[in-house]
Amino acid sequence: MQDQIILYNGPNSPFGRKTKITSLVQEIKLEEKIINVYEADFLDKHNPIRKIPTLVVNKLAIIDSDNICLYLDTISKKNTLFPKKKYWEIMSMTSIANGLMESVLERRMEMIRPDSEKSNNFINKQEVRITRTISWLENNWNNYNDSYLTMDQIAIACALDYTIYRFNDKWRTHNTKLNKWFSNFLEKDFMKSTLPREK
Ligand SMILES: N[C@@H](CCC(=O)N[C@@H](CS)C(=O)NCC(=O)O)C(=O)O
Repeated sequence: MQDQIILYNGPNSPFGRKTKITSLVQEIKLEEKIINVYEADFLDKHNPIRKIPTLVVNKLAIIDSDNICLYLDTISKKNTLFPKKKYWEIMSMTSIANGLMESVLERRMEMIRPDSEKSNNFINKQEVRITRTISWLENNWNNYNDSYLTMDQIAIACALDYTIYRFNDKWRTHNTKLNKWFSNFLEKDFMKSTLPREK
């Protein structure tokens, strides 16, 4: 019997976007359910952290976007997004992209708090981290290989696009190599079909 795979996702989660793109690229059929994670009590029985993305395979819950992407990659017959030769580089760069997503998300959550609860210090710390991380990627990451798709490329593109969506696109003028690669990467079908949307 075929596995039933359900991806609980949000309308604009960059972590969720990574997993959805992985399912598209690796041609894994799954049912995507777009939920409002802040009202998703039912998710607790699968994932007590109550975060999206969460993948449920029959009765097995796979938690955290990196584990989900690895799982989808493992059950696919397509070329791996995690080639052994560059495995640790890919994992570390993906973690840096995850950190960028996290900072943009944390900043956004702080911005929408009532003024009396908002910390400008915290917002500033996230903005400094966002700028520093993108400029680090400009200077240190150069996996612009268009002939072999890897997970770090997907994660970095999702993180940069989320930065534009929730913060701004100023990074594009100062980080020219990254921006050139990113502009081309955005043209891929899997990027176009997974654009963040409002709830
Ligand atoms: N490390 C997790 C992070 C996922 C995450 O932060 N998801 C956010 C949405 S983008 C979430 O579910 N937040 C709900 C909450 O914080 O209550 C992953 O990579 O999957």
